[in-house]
Amino acid sequence: MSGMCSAPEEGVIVKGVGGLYTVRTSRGLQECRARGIFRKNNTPPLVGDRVLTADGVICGILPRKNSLSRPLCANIDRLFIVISLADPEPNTRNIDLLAACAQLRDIEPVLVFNKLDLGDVYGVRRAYGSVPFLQADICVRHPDPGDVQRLIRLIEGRTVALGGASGVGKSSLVNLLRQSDVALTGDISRKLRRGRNTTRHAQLFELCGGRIIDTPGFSSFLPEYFRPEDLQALSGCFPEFAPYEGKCRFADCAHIREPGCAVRQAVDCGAIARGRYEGYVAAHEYISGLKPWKNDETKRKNGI
Ligand SMILES: Nc1nc2c(ncn2[C@@H]2O[C@H](COP(=O)(O)OP(=O)(O)OP(=O)(O)O)[C@@H](O)[C@H]2O)c(=O)[nH]1
Ligand SMILES: [Mg+2]
Ligand SMILES: [Zn+2]
Repeated sequence: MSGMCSAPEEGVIVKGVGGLYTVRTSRGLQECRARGIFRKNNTPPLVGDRVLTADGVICGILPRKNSLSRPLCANIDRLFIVISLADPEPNTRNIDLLAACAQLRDIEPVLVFNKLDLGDVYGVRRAYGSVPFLQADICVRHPDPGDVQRLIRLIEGRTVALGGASGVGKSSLVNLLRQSDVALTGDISRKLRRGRNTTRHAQLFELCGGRIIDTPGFSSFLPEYFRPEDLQALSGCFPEFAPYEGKCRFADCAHIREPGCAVRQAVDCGAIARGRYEGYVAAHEYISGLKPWKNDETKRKNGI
């Protein structure tokens, strides 16, 4: 992989804009271009990639642990799905799809509820109370020291990507944890109560012996963030289904419309939240509708 590199140095990509990459090596930050072969093979380097550089050129990408399409980054241990209790209004469907996508790539999702000062007006925190994911509270505006400590412990020694809608406070959270204004933040549009897509590019920051990747918010979730082969593992991404797996009438039950489905019975009696089940069905529909060629096209575009 390093065939074209003379005396290469190893580093981590902290930022990539318009073909120009910032790589952190033991000698500090370096601006690099990538070898043309990555573009030719449609495998561009991603933020979080461990790379080999020489003379201002990225000449090799070391094997990836994983990569995500949204947010677009590589080598992630945990995804903090940042959710604001209000402003913008939380979108539970996107939360469920994002959490599923992360788990499919061996990334542990953590639900991080921000803007506690606004109150749980949409009931999103309550709705996820019994969902067996790691969860954390934060109010970036008036931070509770205990909440900050807990978040820091969830990051320590890991690479954590921040995902979620525009305006939920991802960059504000980076600034709070780094205790300096390293990431640009923007206010919420008063009329639309939505974020303004302030962060335009993923950026990796060092933090507590770990790394945190700030990413641009996104509002729509595309089927292409999944892969056709994800179908088999999907129900495992809804850990509250686990007690019912294997109890359906058919051994290969997909929990969609098969008779005698134990998961759907659990939904009907309120043991599984209906919204979460609907998130599962939506993900299932997305993945079953994916055509392999279409997904290849997305991989090409995203360089995965
Ligand atoms: N009320 C309240 N506002 C907050 C809190 N945390 C962040 N904000 C505000 O939310 C707005 C958006 O914050 P950003 O950090 O720019 O949001 P973002 O998720 O990075 O948004 P994008 O970069 O567009 O994806 C800013 O005006 C912040 O001051 C909080 O705990 N409470
Ligand atoms: Mg931001
Ligand atoms: Zn079933």
